[in-house]
Amino acid sequence: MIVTLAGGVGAARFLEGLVQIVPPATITAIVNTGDDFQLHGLYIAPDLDIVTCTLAGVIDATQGWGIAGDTTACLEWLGRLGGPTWFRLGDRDLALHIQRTAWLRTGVTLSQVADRFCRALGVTVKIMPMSDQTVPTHIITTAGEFHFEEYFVQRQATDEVLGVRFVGSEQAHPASGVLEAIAAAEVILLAPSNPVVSIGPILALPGLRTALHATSAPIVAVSPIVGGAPLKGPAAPLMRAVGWEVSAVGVAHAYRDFLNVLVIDQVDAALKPAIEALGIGVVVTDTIMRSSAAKAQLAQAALTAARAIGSVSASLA
Ligand code: FO1
Repeated sequence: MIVTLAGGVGAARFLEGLVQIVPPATITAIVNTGDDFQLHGLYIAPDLDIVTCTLAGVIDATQGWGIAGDTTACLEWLGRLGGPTWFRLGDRDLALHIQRTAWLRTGVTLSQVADRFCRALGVTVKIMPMSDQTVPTHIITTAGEFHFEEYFVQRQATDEVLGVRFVGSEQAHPASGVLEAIAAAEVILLAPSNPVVSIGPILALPGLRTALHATSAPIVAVSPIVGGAPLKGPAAPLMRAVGWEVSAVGVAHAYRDFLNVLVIDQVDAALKPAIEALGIGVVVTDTIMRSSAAKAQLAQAALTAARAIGSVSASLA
């Protein structure tokens, strides 16, 4: 079993590479739910939907989120009636949130909803929410505290960030099966997701880091920071706000208590010694996923690095 810690768009694209090189049914994706929030009286789960719909082949590949070819008739009418339209939910996208909300109201868990959506959409990768409790990510700014999606989408990430808060994380616990998947994993891969608000909420769950320290599986991460910046999204101001250098070295520091290898982009090759000085191995490759082949190549580089460690530790055993 290959376990991947995943956020949204970058992680979904990485998983599109991974499913090309290993059987999808051997992959478990533990997905961030810190972006989840209520809107239109619906439970919106952006990262779960991005990963599920990408692997189902129905994602809007240009945006990285939403359903390909979707329409916005409902959103237009919601606006006409005085509802919020800042979060661009298409008509088909809304069906996911309507059905999820209906099931959650009957006591079905987020994990069970994820399973049902995967079966309905033909996704054989095991997609697990990091927790079945709500653990919303809040961004603390000079203008006040906002849910991540309000900060990032509604307010266009224009506020000065002072800090980040995973609300209720201390009282939450990983979804059933998450810690077991980490303990039983052959390999653990951290996808190129925002280290603060995509991977961070997963790591903050009680028992999660302990499980990463205890597992015998090699742990490899792909840096989402290339040339001192993320490819997209608000990782830079968020990393600065939590005191991490906005670089592959900053990512290595963030994961150094459990990470074996960091995969970095060729433009960051000069950072290899600084990362190795942290006791973390480095693989330098092309990490920009411009094509399907590039996604597979990146996934292969991460998997090869993990298995190289795995075989070494097996031979040392
Ligand atoms: N991101 C935006 O920047 N603008 C949007 O209007 C938007 C709508 C949206 C709808 C469904 C969905 O699953 C994701 C959506 N996203 C949108 C992406 C989302 O804000 C973030 O990219 C993820 O939460 C971060 O991984």
